[in-house]
Amino acid sequence: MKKSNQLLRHWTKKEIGEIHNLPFLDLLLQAQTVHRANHDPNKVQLCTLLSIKTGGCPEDCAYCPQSARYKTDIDAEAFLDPENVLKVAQQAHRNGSTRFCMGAAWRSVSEGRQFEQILEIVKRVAGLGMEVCCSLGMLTRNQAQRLAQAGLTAYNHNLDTGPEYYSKIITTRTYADRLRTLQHVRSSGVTVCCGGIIGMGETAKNRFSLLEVLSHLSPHPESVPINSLVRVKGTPLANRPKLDPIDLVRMIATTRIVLPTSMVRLSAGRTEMSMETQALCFMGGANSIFTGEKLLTTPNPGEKHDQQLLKKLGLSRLES
Ligand code: SAM
Ligand code: DTB
Ligand code: SF4
Repeated sequence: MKKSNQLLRHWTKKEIGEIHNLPFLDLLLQAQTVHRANHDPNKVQLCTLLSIKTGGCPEDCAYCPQSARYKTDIDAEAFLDPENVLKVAQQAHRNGSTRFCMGAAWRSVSEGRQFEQILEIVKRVAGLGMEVCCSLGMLTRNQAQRLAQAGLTAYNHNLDTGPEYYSKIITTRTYADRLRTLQHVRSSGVTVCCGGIIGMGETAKNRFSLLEVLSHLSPHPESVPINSLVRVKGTPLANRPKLDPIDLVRMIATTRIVLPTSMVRLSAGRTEMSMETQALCFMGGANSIFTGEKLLTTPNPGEKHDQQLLKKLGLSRLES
């Protein structure tokens, strides 16, 4: 079903803005048409997230409950034991997830025992027949290659927002640093998972810039998480106003049109979304969600809710 993404377009910010600002119903129709041409329209991929190293992160990402710089309710936890990680992956597989994503609150991956253990975990999760994704911070070229050899499917490294707004959110690493890691991932043969967060006080234009940069990655990222800010007490963004659901749907639909073959993942923030909002996101071309009670550290709707959601909408799980 999925088409090759070799000939995909590099869009300008202006073109992206024109799509985004179409009358809402025209936008949804266009997004749904693009979606149907490239994906099975009634299938949604279920992914499970696990935090393998929580909290105590030296970075200053203003949205993040795991930064050591903010006083949040998250306590730093030790690196998870590989046997326990495997158990969680097996359970996720039994619950219908076809992708298992592991996150670590690190600035970058350091060499040593923990990296060796990650390679081992990647091998074993891939052995279950699941797609395996990691989000561990910055990577060197050599680390990306070793993850590729271990069987990693995808590496998640978000640009988070447009380049103009980025320094309002993170000062401890640059946009160029992020792009460098993405290059290392791409050249290793591991697929790229890269998206952002909306609702952080950025303008619509900042969102168009993010999509412009994503569309200039060549080929396009295979996976694009669109996170809605989870406003966590103690972080600098805790008091941001709630994101307007229509703005979220516009962002999802624009992402679908600009990046037609990518998986568009309706990621963080679903506990604050009605089923109707999520339905509109699927209509706009989102075709993946994270399931389970927890994202990395914050709550997520859970299996029961998601089963009901899919049932109501007549959607089924994407099998691997
Ligand atoms: N430390 C690694 C890094 O930053 O690359 C990996 C884990 S980090 C938690 C992965 C992504 O989660 C971030 O890039 C950000 O996009 C997303 N994220 C973190 N906190 C969030 C929040 N409060 N709301 C929405 N998305 C969030
Ligand atoms: C992504 O873009 N979203 C996921 C995944 N990549 C690693 C993480 C969302 C984290 C939300 C905040 C938390 O639970 O700590
Ligand atoms: Fe650390 Fe990642 Fe959170 Fe930034 S987003 S503070 S790098 S865990």
